[in-house]
Amino acid sequence: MRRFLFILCCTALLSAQTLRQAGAQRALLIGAAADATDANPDPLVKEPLYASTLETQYSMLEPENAMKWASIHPAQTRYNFQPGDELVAFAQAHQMQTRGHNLCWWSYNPAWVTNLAATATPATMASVFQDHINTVVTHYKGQVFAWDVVNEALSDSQPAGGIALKDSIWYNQPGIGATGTGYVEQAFRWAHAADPNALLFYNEYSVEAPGAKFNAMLAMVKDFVARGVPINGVGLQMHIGITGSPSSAGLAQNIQQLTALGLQVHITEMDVKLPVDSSGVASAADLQSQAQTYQRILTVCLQNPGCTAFQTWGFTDKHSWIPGSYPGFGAALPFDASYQAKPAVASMIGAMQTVPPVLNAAALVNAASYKGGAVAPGELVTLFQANYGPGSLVGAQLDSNGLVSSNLAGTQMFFDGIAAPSIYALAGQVSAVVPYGVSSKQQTVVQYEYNGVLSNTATLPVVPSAPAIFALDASGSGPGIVLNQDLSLNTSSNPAAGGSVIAVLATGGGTVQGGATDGALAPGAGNQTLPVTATIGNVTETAVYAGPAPGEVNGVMQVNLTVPTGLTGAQPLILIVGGVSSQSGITVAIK
Ligand code: 9MR
Repeated sequence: MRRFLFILCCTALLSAQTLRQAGAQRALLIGAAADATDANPDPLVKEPLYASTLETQYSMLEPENAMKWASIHPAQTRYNFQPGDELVAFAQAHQMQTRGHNLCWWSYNPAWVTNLAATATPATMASVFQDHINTVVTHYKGQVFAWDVVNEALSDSQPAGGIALKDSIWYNQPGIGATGTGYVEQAFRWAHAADPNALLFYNEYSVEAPGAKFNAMLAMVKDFVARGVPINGVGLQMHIGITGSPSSAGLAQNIQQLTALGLQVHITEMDVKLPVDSSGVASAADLQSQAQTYQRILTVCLQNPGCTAFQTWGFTDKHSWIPGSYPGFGAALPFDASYQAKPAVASMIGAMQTVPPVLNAAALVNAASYKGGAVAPGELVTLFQANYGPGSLVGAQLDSNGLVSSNLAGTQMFFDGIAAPSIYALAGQVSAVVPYGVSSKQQTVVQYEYNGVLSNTATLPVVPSAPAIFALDASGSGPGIVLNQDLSLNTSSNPAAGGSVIAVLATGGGTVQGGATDGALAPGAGNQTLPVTATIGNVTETAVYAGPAPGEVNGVMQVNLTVPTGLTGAQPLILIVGGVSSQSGITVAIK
C-alpha cells in the first residue's frame, strides 16, 4: 500500500515532458555537446542510449571536439569533416539544430599550425586563418545555424578599463597582423562572408558573474556592435560547481547588458561538477544542490528572453571532461553514467513549466506594421518574446458561440482582464485582437497567460486608431494585401486598372459605428467610426467603403478605393484613419 502511494505521488509529480518538449514551449533551444567518431568508440553509433537520449531530450547539439582545428584540419592540406558531418546528419535526422564550435581558439590547434606559427609571418598566418574559416563555414553553410567564431580570447586578469587578450598564435605569436581585438573582428568578418545567414557568437568562460573579465568582454562586443562587425551573440560557458556559482542577480545583469546591445545570449557549456567517490558517485545531497543550481541558472535564462539557448557540456556523466580535468570531481551532467535522469532533469523541466512568461511592452506591436507603443480598439496585435506557449504554431479556432476563441491551446492575452480573441499562438509569438472595451480608456493593462501561468503586466496607452495595411509577405512593407475589382489578388503581374475599385485589408481602424462584438466574424456591413481617406501615389482618395472585412474577424478593416487614372507600376498606398497614417512602404500595383 505504501509502495503504491509512493508511485502515485511521484508519477503525478514527475513531468511527462522531456527537456526538449519543455524547451519548445519556451522558444528555447535545449542543447548538449556531443561526440561522434572523433571519440573512440563512437557513442553516437555504439551506444543506443546515447543517441536516443540525445534526440529525445535535446533540440540542439554541438560537436564537443569534432569541429575544432585539431580535429577538422589535421594537416595543412587536409580537412577531416567526417565526424562533424556525422553529428550534423544526426541533428538533421532528428529535427535538431547544430551549433558549431569553434573556428578560433588559443588551445587545441594541430601541430602543423603551431609549428608553422613558430616561423611564419603574420601574413602567412592570416592566409591560413582565412582559408580555414572560409573552408569550414562554407562546408557547413546552411547546416550550422550558429558558430562560436572565437573561443576564449580574453585574459583571466584584466587591467581596469582595458581589454587584455590571451597569448595565441592568432593574436600575437605571431598573430595575423591585426592589433588588439582586430584578430577577433577579422574572424567574424571572414565567417560572415562565408555564410551570411549563420549567427556568429563570441564564446567565453568566467564571464557569468559581474567582474573585470565580463567588463572587458562587454567593451569588446559593444565596440563590435557599434562598428557593424557581424556579431549576433555571446556564449556564456558556465562551467561551475555547487559553491561559488554566479548569483542569479549578477548573471541576469550580465545577460541584460549583452541583450541591450541587440545580442543574443546562449548558455553554451554548462556543467555543475560535484565531489565524487572512487566510483564516480556523488552524494544524494549534492545531487539535490546540483539540481537547484541547474534550475536557478535556467530560470535566469527564462526570465531574460534574449537568452535563446541553454546547453550543457555533454549530457551523460559517462562522457564528460570533468573527471579527467578535475580529479575527485565528476557527476556534472543531467544524466548519470547509465543514462538515467538525475534530479537536475526534473528541476530543469520544472523551471520551464513554472517560470512566468515574460511580457515586454515594447514587443507588443501591430500585426500588420510591427509598430508598437500604443494599441487601438480592434487592432490585431502580435506579441513577440512571450516565451511560454505551444511548441508549434496553432491557428485561430471558433468557440461554441461561433466567436474566435480567446483561449488558444492554453494561451490567452488579456487587456484590463478582458480575454482577447486569439489569431494564432506559438511560443515566442502570439497574435490577438485588442478588445473593443479598451476604447473608453486612456491606457490598458496587458497580461499574457499560458497553461495557467500568468506573465507580468505591462501598461500601454490606448489610441483611437493605429492603422496599418497587411503586407502580402507579412513583412510589414512591400506589396499590400489588396483585392482587385474581380476579387483577384493585386500583384505586379495582376495590376489594377485606373478607375477600378480595389479593396485594401488593414487593421487598427478603431471602433465601428454601432459597435462590434469581440471575436465575431464580420457580416460585411458597418462603417468605421473615424473618417477614412487614403493616398495612392500622390492622389488623395475618399473611401468608397471603410468598415469590417466580410468573413474576417472583427478588427480586420476593409477599405475600398477607386484607383486613380494616370498612374502605373507599384504605387505607394497609405490609409489615413482619424488623421493617423498607416505605415509607409506599402504598395499597390496599377496598370
Ligand atoms: O570537453 C572538451 C574536451 O573533450 C577536449 O579534450 C578539450 C580540448 O579540445 O576541450 C573540451 O571542451 C572545452 C571547450 O571546447 C571550450 N571551453 C572549455 C571546454 C572544457 O575544457
